This record gives sequence, structure tokens and C-alpha cells, in this order.
Amino acid sequence: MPTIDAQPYEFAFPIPGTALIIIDMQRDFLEPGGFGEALGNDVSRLAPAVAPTRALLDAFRACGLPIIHTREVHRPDLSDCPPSKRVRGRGALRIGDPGPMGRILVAGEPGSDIVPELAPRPGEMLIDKSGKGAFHATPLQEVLARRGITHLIFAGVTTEVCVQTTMREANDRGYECLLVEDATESYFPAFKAATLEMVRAQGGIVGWTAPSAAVCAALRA
Ligand code: C5J
Repeated sequence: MPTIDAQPYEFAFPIPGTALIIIDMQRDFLEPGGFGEALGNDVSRLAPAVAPTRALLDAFRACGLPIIHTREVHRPDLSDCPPSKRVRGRGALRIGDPGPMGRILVAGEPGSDIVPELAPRPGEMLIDKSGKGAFHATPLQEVLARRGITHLIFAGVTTEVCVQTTMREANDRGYECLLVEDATESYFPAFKAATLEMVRAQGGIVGWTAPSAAVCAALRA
């Protein structure tokens, strides 16, 4: 099996059986005027994750390996948005309100799109989710089982919210998970650093971490 130079030790991954999963690289989180900014965050902090994620996408595409994109979105009638989620944060703009990129975090609105550099191509899987974790109320587990996927390489935003939640869900379901250190970002640098540490602590209690260069090198080899 090929391996990636990772922490806390090398990550062995089967081909086939390994997929790239890119969490919520949406305009609503990365661009001004969306959900991230409505919650009071400096959205420019997420931009450094775009180029490394694109490098991973290119490497997975070149190998013909499966790619899964997720989006955090709600139905236009907000029937899948718990009131507790809508009111949280007491922001000026809430989920479903009209903003500069359309209704905040609503499917089909410009803000819900994945940023153009990372836009899914035909044949790549797209999972829309209403929660933080991508296994909650989605067909993700069936999709992975059908494709024989046992190993997941994680990228996306934000590190300690939707990325970490999904990685923990996947870990509990028996998937081997690696988080790509420079292909994920948080509005809070300390939260990103802590998440990377807690994932790989205790012998990889949640999984592994590695830089995108190490993942791409392993795929090229
Ligand atoms: C957040 C996410 N941060 N995709 N969503 O609300 O991490």
C-alpha cells in the first residue's frame, strides 16, 4: 500500500478505496457578505486553504480517484434549519435572510456555491448537508459504501467546526482519516492549531495530519 509521510506516523492508503473529501469551500464562508462574515468573522483568514486544496484536487483528478464536495445549505423554506441554529450568534444577517450573495446559506443562492477555483466537475460527488457533520441527514455513508471507500483525505473549512465534526463522525464509523494541514483553515488560528493537535494526539486518536505536498507526492509516486 502507498503511504503518506504524516503525523503521528505514516498513513497507508489503498488504491482504490481512498477519496478526497472537501468540506464547505463555499462563497458563504470565504467571501465578504456571506454567513461567515454575518457571524462577525474575518473571512480573509480562510483564503490560504484554496491553493493547497486545488493542488489536492488536481492530484486526485490526475489519479482518477473519487472526490466528494460538501456544502452547508438549507432548503429555501428553511424546513431543515432548526430554529436554534437560525438564532445562534444574534447576527444582523441570519440564515435565510437576503444578503449581497443572495439568501444566506440557502441552496441555489450564489453564496452557497463552491468557490470557482474548486468548483466540482461532472462525475464528482456533491453532498448537501444541513448540519455541521456531513454524515448527519445525508446519504454520505451509503455513497462511500457503494464505492468501497475506506480511507478519507480531508480538506476544507472551517477546521474546528464542519471539518472536525465530519472527521469525528467518519472516525466513529470506521473510516481511516487524514486531515491536510494547509488545505484547511479557521477564522481562529488557535482553533486550527488545536484541532490539528487533538486529531493526531494519543497515537492518532481521531486520525492523521500531513501537508498537501506530502499527499500529492504520495499520489504522484
Ligand atoms: C461553520 C463550517 N463554521 N462549514 N460551518 O458554521 O464550518
